[in-house]
Amino acid sequence: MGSSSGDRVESPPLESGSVRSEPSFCRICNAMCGIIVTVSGDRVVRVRGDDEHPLSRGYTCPKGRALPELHHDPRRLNRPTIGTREVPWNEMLDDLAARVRSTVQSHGADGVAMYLASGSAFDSTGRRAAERFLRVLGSAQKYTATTIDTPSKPLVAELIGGWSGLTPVWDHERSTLLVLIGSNPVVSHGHSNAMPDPVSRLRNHRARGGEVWVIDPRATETARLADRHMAPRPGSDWLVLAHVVRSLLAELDLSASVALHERAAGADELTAALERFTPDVVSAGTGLARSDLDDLVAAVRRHGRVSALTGTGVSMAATANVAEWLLWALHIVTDSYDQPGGMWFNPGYLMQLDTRALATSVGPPQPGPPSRPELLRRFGEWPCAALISEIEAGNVRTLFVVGGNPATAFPDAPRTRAALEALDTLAVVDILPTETTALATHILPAVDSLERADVPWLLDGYQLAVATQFTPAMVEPVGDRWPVWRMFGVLGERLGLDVLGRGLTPATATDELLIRSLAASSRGGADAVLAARHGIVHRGAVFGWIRSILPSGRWQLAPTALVAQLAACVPPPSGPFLLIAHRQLRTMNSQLRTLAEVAIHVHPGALADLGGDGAEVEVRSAHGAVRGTVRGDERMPPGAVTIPHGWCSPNVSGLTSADVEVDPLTGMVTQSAIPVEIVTIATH
Ligand SMILES: Nc1nc2c(c(=O)[nH]1)N[C@H]1C(S)=C(S)[C@@H](COP(=O)(O)OP(=O)(O)OC[C@H]3O[C@@H](n4cnc5c(=O)[nH]c(N)nc54)[C@H](O)[C@@H]3O)O[C@H]1N2
Ligand SMILES: Nc1nc2c(c(=O)[nH]1)N[C@H]1C(S)=C(S)[C@@H](COP(=O)(O)OP(=O)(O)OC[C@H]3O[C@@H](n4cnc5c(=O)[nH]c(N)nc54)[C@H](O)[C@@H]3O)O[C@H]1N2
Ligand code: SF4
Ligand SMILES: [Mo]
Repeated sequence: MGSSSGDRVESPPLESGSVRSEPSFCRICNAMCGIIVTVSGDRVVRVRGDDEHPLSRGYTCPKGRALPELHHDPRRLNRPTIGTREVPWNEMLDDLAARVRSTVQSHGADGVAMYLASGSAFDSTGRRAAERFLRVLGSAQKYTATTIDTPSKPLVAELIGGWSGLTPVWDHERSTLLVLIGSNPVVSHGHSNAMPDPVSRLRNHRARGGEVWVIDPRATETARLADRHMAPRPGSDWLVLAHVVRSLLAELDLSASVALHERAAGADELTAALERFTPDVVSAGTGLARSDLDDLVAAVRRHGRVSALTGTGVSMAATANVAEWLLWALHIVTDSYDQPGGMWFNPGYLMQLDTRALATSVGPPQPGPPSRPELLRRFGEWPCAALISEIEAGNVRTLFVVGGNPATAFPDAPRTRAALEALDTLAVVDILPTETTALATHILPAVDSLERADVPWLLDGYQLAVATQFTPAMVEPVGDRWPVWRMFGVLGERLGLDVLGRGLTPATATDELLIRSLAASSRGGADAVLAARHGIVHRGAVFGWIRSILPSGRWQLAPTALVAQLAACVPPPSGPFLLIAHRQLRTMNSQLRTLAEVAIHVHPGALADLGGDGAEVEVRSAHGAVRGTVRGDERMPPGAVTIPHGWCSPNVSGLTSADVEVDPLTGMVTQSAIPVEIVTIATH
């Protein structure tokens, strides 16, 4: 990737009558593709890819191109609503302030909780204001989607590297061996590695002589582009990784391997922990042939370095922490971290982690909330699984949901629903009606991404380069929609709290002033960020900074807590079926469902026993049951079933539990590799 400086000349809007086309960036998923938005009067008429964007290079997916439909969706929330009554903002915020005050008086600040999720991840100013509101209110009841997505990544980063914010990024310019494990970037555009334009990116990688391996029980869209696809049994990735790391360690003379000991502590303990994973054990547990397993080891040897990425297929299984640990171990043993051709750590353009003193002293995690003290507090938040019992116990009386849909995203859907209904106040900030706004006492209509200015803030370290971009609002807000920063700024003011900080008040602040303050300490300063209308790449992969922050200068290869978890790991259970997670191209979790359909997917060979394609079936786990239409899907392996999440009928979260199979280290809910049975209800 050629580097370009921050002084790109901004191209003027292309005017033609009242029609104008302006650069912006899509804020639906981590890829944050550059887009050109065409507006005619107050109508957004078209969104297409921005050819000038250095990372997305003109690419968009159907979701990004559907932004005009999303913006003009007739169901959009336009007015603040209390119960079924539309009210002016003043009344909404007076009422909410009184309720917050009363909850704080009766239950303390911890009676007020907040769940921040996907719809706030790309709203840089709103996210910051909402989080600050909770903090200055003094409440510890913070929950985010991390603990129903991938807490194994920050956990392992913390235990091995000393800091939870370390995210390894694919060195896409130099890497030759890319291994994708439980991630389908052709559909998802990457998990913690943003991958805009995935198909040409993977093709280019191969055209340059690189290999792509995909490890996924499904024959995915990404697997179709790969050199090699391995389909282990769901939930057995940790065994595959154990085999590879064990084989590589066996070749090293550990006592003589000065280089490994210099970069990492714990190689002997790791070797001992992996001893029991003989090829026969691994082959039996994964269902993979020994020759396939050996081929993978040979590929790693052949390339010397490896770039391996995991996704939700790994992070949602009960064995997520152990698998992620062994993934880190694989990189460290092969000297692939912080090295060209392997993985690098993106310090971010805005965040500039390489210029700051990081909080590297970890200390013991804090206890969970009163109703679930065993669900530890890590990364400054409590696990979502504990929010349900906090509401049931009466500890949380007022809940703010900011850009989230817990009614579909949280485990044990019926129980979550009952808990949400039991709240005194459920204030939901969203752009559209959802299963969660249907339960809300207060609905706060937010501007959508086209109605607000933004910079990539929280996600800047997930990009393939040290890069940034800025967009102003493309159109004026419709109706009475407010920016989220103003909602929490004014609510704070009513309660005597300074939410916006930096000398700004709701009356003096604007999107741009707030973004300027976020960008002030970035690499090029605020002016360079605000000029980055088509996105800028400051530079490609950077190496070396990470070593200066490692505790005692070395990676910790064998953290005690993970060694103990591995010792207790057993191969995945065999049900009649294992339920696995997957995502759909045209939806984003529960968003954009009008563009897609839901079904229960099984291997076509399983249909005969289930009443045929289109039969009505019930999927039953140990925790619940959901019904829907079964479809044969060539991508599915025998013995597995998948239901996309984010739907209400069937709601796959009716099959998960907030109590059992919750990871003791992270509080993560088991959402994949779950034994289920399928029963036919009606055939057609
Ligand atoms: N189009 C679209 N893009 C999205 C989203 C969306 O809903 N739609 N959601 C966004 C969000 S919130 C996230 S977190 C990311 C997730 O990004 P990814 O993690 O890339 O998500 P998926 O595309 O579901 O890919 C997960 C893959 O894991 C496989 N899998 C399931 N079980 C196992 C297993 O036990 N082992 C292995 N090796 N594989 C397994 C599934 O078959 C699936 O192909 O995507 C984001 N991008
Ligand atoms: N069983 C099961 N459970 C799962 C998963 C699974 O695969 N299986 N996946 C998990 C994962 S990876 C995740 S990330 C979570 C997702 O959990 P959530 O983030 O809670 O779910 P979403 O459906 O993404 O909800 C996002 C909401 O934000 C709103 N929104 C969109 N744009 C904006 C905006 O600009 N401003 C505001 N304020 N709101 C906006 C949308 O309308 C939508 O209601 O679910 C998790 N839960
Ligand atoms: S991949 Fe699609 S949804 Fe994601 S940022 Fe790009 S256009 Fe938007
Ligand atoms: Mo996610």
